[in-house]
Amino acid sequence: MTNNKKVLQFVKDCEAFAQPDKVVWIDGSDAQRDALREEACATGEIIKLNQEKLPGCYYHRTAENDVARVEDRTFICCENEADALPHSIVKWKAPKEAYAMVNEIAKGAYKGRTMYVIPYSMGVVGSPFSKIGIEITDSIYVVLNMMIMTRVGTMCLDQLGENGDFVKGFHAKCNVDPEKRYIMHFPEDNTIISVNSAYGGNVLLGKKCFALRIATNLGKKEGWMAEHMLILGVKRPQDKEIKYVAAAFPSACGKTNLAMLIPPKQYLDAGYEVQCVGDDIAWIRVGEDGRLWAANPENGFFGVAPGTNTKSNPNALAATMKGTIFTNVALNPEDNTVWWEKLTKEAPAHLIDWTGKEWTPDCGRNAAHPNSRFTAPAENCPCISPEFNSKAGVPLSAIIFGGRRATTTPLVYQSRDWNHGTFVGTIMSSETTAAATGAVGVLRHDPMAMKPFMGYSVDQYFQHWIDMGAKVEEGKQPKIFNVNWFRQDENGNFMWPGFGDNMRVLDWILDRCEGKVEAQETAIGYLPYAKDINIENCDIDAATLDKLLYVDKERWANEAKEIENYYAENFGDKMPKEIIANLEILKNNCK
Ligand code: OXD
Ligand code: MN
Repeated sequence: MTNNKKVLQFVKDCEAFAQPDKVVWIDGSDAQRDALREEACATGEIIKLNQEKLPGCYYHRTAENDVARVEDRTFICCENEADALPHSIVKWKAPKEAYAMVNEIAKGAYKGRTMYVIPYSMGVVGSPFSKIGIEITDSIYVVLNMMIMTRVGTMCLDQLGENGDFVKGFHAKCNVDPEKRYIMHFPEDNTIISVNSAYGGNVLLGKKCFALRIATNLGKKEGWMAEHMLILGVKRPQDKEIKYVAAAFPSACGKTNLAMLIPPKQYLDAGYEVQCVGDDIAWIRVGEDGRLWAANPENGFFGVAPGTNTKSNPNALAATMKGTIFTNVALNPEDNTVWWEKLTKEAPAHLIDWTGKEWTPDCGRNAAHPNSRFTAPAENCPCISPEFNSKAGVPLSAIIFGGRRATTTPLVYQSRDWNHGTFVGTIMSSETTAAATGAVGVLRHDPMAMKPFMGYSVDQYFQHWIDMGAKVEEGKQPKIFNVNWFRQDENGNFMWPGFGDNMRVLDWILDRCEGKVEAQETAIGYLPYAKDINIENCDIDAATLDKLLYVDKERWANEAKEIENYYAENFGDKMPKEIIANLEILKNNCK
């Protein structure tokens, strides 16, 4: 399929190392995909769902110990430790040691198995944003998921030509032994190695491993950014053109919901529309016009299933109705379809849960794993942007940061400028979710929602943000905002309705970008006047909105102290001076 010597050598090396019975190149054709589906059904690796209700849809269960990303077993392997650390989640290992470990664990791992060679593109093939990868795997499930999540096949090899470079990925399921599970990144070799897992975030190597961890390195070298951000377009009757926004939230904090938001009725009636460009990752560059342009490198959605329903996200649900792989949700044996918590108000009377056990509503267990997923083609999404396949990407008017914060952080505020906005990204913290192994609901620092995904040291990454801001023409930088949909009252109830009503906040954000609305200057940045957040026909009263927009200086003084400690403990004197200057401003403002 290719004359590219580097590709051929890589495949030969992997074959010699893993010793498969046979090698199959994935050409991207429907015929090959259908044959692989049949084969995986025959071995029980996947189950064919009701093809009338869910055409082209399949079901898969992972091992019970293999249901989420393993941040504490994820490594950046570069020569110089200081290029990877400080990083309190992802760890560092010397490349030599890491390769030796892989040798020990995975040599001969494909014996008796088939080795699949997946040529794929992150981004539209031929776009200046795009990069090619080759993933080697022994899992048909991985092949079928990659065929949804990325652009796969011969055209990627054609794009490489005889000499093109690519990101190398090697995945081996081995025995899915959690003690020997490692997700390793070698940025100096553009190589990813993942062993002993079959969970998407660990094994679909185009996603977190390439499009974030390796790509942050490429971006630093080449002058662009790889971010854990959704991208959406908003069409508003008052604007001449569609405005695009990128937004970073930690895993399982509503990126997919925001990316596919359906505006409240009165906005729809007025002609508002939200278009989804991406729900998880943005690659961002300075365009020829001096603005920042963003593209989504993926071709599908690897979304969290529980909580997705006709109310919370009808667009995501619609996207899962064909050509989708469901992982670790529950099976409904009645009609061979799927179910997960909150899909319907009433649970079906009888299901097979995500572990394969009988399930009834009163059994006291979840039917679907809290991190169960759908892998759905982006083209299925009813609100997919007409620019989804654009080689140029979309120009950004705003960047939004957000996390799950029960207290302190108001509904929305705007930073004073790019560097202050970068500071706002560095101080993000959020309560943990089921997307990674470990305790859920613990407040942790998650700068730019990138803590698990930065491919190099965090302080250098912050510096890269400052440098990128300086590359953008004065006055053309996107405005940077912070939002918090998750503020709670004294009784632990969410104060903001969220979902479609987030349009009301987006509307204010876009008005700020257009210079159409005043704001009040506070200790932390610009906040809306309550009158400028439209709560007509919204399930919230004026007093609650006031509380959501209240900046409690005492709490922020404490927050500033905590941030100062966090910086000191993790970054010491490596922190860029522009960030420290903004911390000093916050401290002074809270006195
Ligand atoms: C994801 C994640 O799967 O962030 O997108 O875990
Ligand atoms: Mn994510």
